[in-house]
Amino acid sequence: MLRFLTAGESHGQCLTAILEGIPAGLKIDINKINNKLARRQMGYGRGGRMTIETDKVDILSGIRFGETMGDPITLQVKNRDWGNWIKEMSVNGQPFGDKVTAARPGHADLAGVHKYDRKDIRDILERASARETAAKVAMGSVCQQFLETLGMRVYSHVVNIGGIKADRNKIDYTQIAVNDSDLNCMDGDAAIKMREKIRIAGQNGDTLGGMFEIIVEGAPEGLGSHIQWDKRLDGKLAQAIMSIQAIKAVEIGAGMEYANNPGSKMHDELFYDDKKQVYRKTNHAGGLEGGMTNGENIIVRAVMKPIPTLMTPLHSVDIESRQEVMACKERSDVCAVPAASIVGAAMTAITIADAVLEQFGGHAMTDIKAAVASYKSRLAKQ
Ligand code: EPS
Repeated sequence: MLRFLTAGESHGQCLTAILEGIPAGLKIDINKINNKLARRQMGYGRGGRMTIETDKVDILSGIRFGETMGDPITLQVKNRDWGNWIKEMSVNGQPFGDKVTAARPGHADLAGVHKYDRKDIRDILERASARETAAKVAMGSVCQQFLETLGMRVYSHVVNIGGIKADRNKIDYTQIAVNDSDLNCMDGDAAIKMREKIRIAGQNGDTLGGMFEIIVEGAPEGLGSHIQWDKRLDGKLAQAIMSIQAIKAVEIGAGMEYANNPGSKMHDELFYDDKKQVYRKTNHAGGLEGGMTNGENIIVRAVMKPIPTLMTPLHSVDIESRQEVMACKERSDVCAVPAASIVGAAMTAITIADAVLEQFGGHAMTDIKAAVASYKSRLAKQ
């Protein structure tokens, strides 16, 4: 139902996203998009690039007088750094600047130059860069605003950086959506240790990964479907999150823990109460059973690998000379897990918005709101 594309290189003029399928009549607050873009830039351990950029969205189509019209929405985020790269990134000019030839282990560099038959790794790294996630976050914010109108909320927080884990008992889940900690971590004590770990990694020319958790509140029961592999919402979420740069693992609800415990410990038992009707006391399933939402909060966790650009580089091979060399050193981040957590929420919002549109159809917000209300009233009678 929703279609989207992004375009743009890390040091090109801008990043562009086209999002099609958002219904007409949705009020869009540009400040909310810009706030998300600013949060994506935050986080202790971010590199020098973030001091150059102040990401702001320009809306080039699809919105008139603050409201969607049902047209494709074009969102653009300018790269301020482009001013420093005009010759290197010129559309028509002659090749300029040093070629990048020492591939970074863990990056798209080597497979990219081989597949696309390029002699300069820059032709690959510019698009593989996580800079592109600014476009994802801008689209995600539009989808978050769509979901909020229907009573749903999507938010995320960091639960692990470099092995320092947030203590779940110290997390006030009611505050996650409004937290403004720079690491997006809800356990203040863990955040202090995380910062120290990032500082030491940076000093050693190393990088750190981690894990973040995304929560969707208020999703109605029955989004997605069990009837076909490509209709299962858990599968769609996994693909959306896995497609974010540097993500290596995704789990839903208790995820990997299902491997360690018997069914009697893991399945969320059903209870009945006149007021709540059928309810559960646990949510190991992370809000998804049989590829469908079950009315509980959707919980997705993802692991981001440590960024492959190391200031103390790893062993590699030069693609031109075929000599063993140390990998190239592009300016980069020591840790971008807080940024990835914002991107994760954005991709989740896009995926859930798509599932809502598939379920309730409609091209006008009025029709969708009416369809949601009618569906909820049918469920309440069952
Ligand atoms: C990023 C911008 C990039 C990196 C990072 C993410 O800026 P630059 O390459 O100019 O330093 O900080 O990119 C990567 C981690 C990567 O692997 O390419 C951003 O805006 O998020």
